[in-house]
Amino acid sequence: MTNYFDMSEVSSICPYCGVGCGLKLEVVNNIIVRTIPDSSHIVSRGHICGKGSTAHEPIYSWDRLTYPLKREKGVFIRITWEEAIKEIASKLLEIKKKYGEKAIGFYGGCQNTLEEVYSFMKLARALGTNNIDSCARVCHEPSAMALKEMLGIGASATSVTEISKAKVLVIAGESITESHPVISQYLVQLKKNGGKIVVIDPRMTGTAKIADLHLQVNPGTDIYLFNTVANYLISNNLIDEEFISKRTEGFEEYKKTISSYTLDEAEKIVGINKEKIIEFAKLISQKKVIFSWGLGLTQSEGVNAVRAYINLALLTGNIGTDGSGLIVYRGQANVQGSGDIIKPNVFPNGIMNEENARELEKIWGFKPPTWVGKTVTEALLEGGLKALVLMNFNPVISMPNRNKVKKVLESLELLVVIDPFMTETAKLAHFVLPSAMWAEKEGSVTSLDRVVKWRFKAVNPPGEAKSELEIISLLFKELGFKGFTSDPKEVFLEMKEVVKIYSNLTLDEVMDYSKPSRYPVNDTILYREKFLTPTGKAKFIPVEYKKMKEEGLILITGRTVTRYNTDELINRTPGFNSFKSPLYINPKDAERLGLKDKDIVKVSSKCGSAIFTLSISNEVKEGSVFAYMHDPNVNYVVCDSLDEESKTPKYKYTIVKIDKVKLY
Ligand SMILES: Nc1nc2c(c(=O)[nH]1)N[C@H]1C(S)=C(S)[C@@H](COP(=O)(O)OP(=O)(O)OC[C@H]3O[C@@H](n4cnc5c(=O)[nH]c(N)nc54)[C@H](O)[C@@H]3O)O[C@H]1N2
Ligand SMILES: Nc1nc2c(c(=O)[nH]1)N[C@H]1C(S)=C(S)[C@@H](COP(=O)(O)OP(=O)(O)OC[C@H]3O[C@@H](n4cnc5c(=O)[nH]c(N)nc54)[C@H](O)[C@@H]3O)O[C@H]1N2
Ligand code: SF4
Ligand SMILES: [Mo]
Repeated sequence: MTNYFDMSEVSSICPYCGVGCGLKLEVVNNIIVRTIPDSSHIVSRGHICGKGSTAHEPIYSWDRLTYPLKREKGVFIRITWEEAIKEIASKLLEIKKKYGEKAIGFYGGCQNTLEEVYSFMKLARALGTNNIDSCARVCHEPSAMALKEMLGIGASATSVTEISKAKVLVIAGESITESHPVISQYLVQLKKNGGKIVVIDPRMTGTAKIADLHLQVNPGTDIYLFNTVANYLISNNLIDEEFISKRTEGFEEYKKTISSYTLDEAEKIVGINKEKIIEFAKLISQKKVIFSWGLGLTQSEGVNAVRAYINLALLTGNIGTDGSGLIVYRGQANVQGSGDIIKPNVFPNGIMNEENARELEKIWGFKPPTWVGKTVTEALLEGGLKALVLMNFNPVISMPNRNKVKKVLESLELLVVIDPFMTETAKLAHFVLPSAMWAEKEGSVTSLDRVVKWRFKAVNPPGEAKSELEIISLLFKELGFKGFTSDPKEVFLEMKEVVKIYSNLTLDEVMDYSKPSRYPVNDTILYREKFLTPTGKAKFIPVEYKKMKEEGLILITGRTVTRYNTDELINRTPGFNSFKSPLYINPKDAERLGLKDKDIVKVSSKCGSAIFTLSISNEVKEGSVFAYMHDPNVNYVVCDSLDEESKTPKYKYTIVKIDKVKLY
């Protein structure tokens, strides 16, 4: 009989979004019976959302994978771990011998712990490949790139907890109420303190509804807006000259570039009237302004949109003080950490060069290669690789142009998928390795505002499922490498030694949710005294607005609060069936196209098509339509054009055609 007096409470961090809320898991007889908020956590402060409170449910889904599988003649057969590891290792070595190490790639890992992604990266490099990347590529690599080059660190420059101290919070291309709901508590506090919220989004989102100013921009035009605002601020002497002269460089060139951006043109291009743009400019010309953003910038205009936005924070001197700064709303539980550690063109200890390779050799006992590897988007969209190991990644659903990705995966000689479930991606694998889920293992994760916290193990994994650290360590051994541990605490210590920006962390602080434990310094605010660029100064980077190449009806895709990414976990939460998104359309576009509410329509792009039910809504702007990305059909339509520099897909900008489906 279950004895509830034997209940234990285990601390953990939510497996879903980058807020990184503190959870308490109530465990009876190796079963999590309830998830409640951890009131001691320094950021979530006793709040969780619906996803957090049901986070344990998918762990008990009937279809958890419990033993390794091998695909033979189109069917999966059960094999032992010994067989799986032996066969995978020998196939990897065979492919390496036949095609060279550049034919092998390791991708995924944004809900994995820091220790897991660090080890995954180390395994790839031991095999001699730099084809390693995480799904940070598909969301905020543009943000990490712009932040690093302009300020020094590719992460939020201030913290969520600073929001309540601000006078103005600008939220560009992100909806807190959908994607990071627990941050809402800080928005409420900001409002109570008399602060103002500005939302920049083509849609009337939940967050736009509580905003004091909503700039309903045309999709893909943020750069024009930001440069116009900069021109207005400079022309009207609303800038912080002292900050600019003492703490920044590149102002003169920037000033020249933005001088041609006018309010009149902005009205036409951005689709917002002058008065609203001026109101926005005046609001941000104050002190204590936080500039925050999401995928609306990165998945439409890429790195340049983020640069144009950061320039505004530099112009107004809003970095490095209480209640000011920059916040990037990173997506998955450890995507900040995965992006910090695994990249195809950077080493975990710094830039990719001989010196850093030799330093790694001293610690690792082998020297990593120094050629630039393929990003995950290049690897999965261009093809050319022969063997892929995917961990915690469902690209058949999540990547743009699904049909193309499927073909690339089908062409592989070896596909290994490490996942707790038989996903659409796993179905294409030669080997599927069942992994433990977040509460069945331990390790640390980095939140969107640089807080690193430890997840403690609550229960054992089912059947023969293993933690990724164990799986990676078995492969390491079988491949003949030495010096690898599957003990998360030991990996944490090694990671700290290698990844310099994490070196200030201590396990004691990381394990105590009531204590701050932020990297690279344990402070909510970065850059109080100096920037972490080579010169110690922040850099203005001028960027020009470029009209999107194609024009027409724009399909935007985004999130809803109850669903999560490819929905593998929410689909397995009792009460939630599989998800189908409507296609939202503005009444004027619907009228123009002769469409009615609830019509069944075929939405086509140059990449593919899918069927949706139409929903006429004033919440989308004329000229664009919207679908939730959790619907697996969406990425049949979304095209695979990439931001040139970051290789991030333009999930928020696909030109589509809509045809009514005739029902006979
Ligand atoms: N409930 C829930 N929460 C999540 C997730 C989830 O799946 N479900 N996923 C997590 C992940 S992985 C991520 S990366 C984050 C993402 O969180 P968000 O950044 O909020 O992601 P989206 O909803 O995809 O897009 C944000 C907004 O961009 C707007 N947008 C589109 N085009 C433009 C444009 O050109 N300019 C501007 N300014 N805005 C534009 C869209 O209308 C949308 O409201 O959420 C995380 N949190
Ligand atoms: N159209 C459109 N597409 C998008 C986006 C968009 O806005 N629009 N957003 C993009 C963004 S920002 C992101 S981040 C991606 C997300 O894309 P993915 O990372 O592919 O999606 P997830 O649903 O998060 O899938 C992660 C996988 O991890 C598995 N998993 C869960 N827990 C564990 C674990 O502990 N260990 C292991 N090994 N596996 C685990 C799940 O079963 C699932 O198969 O989607 C992208 N796709
Ligand atoms: S806000 Fe994000 S981290 Fe917090 S409980 Fe909800 S999904 Fe989890
Ligand atoms: Mo993401």
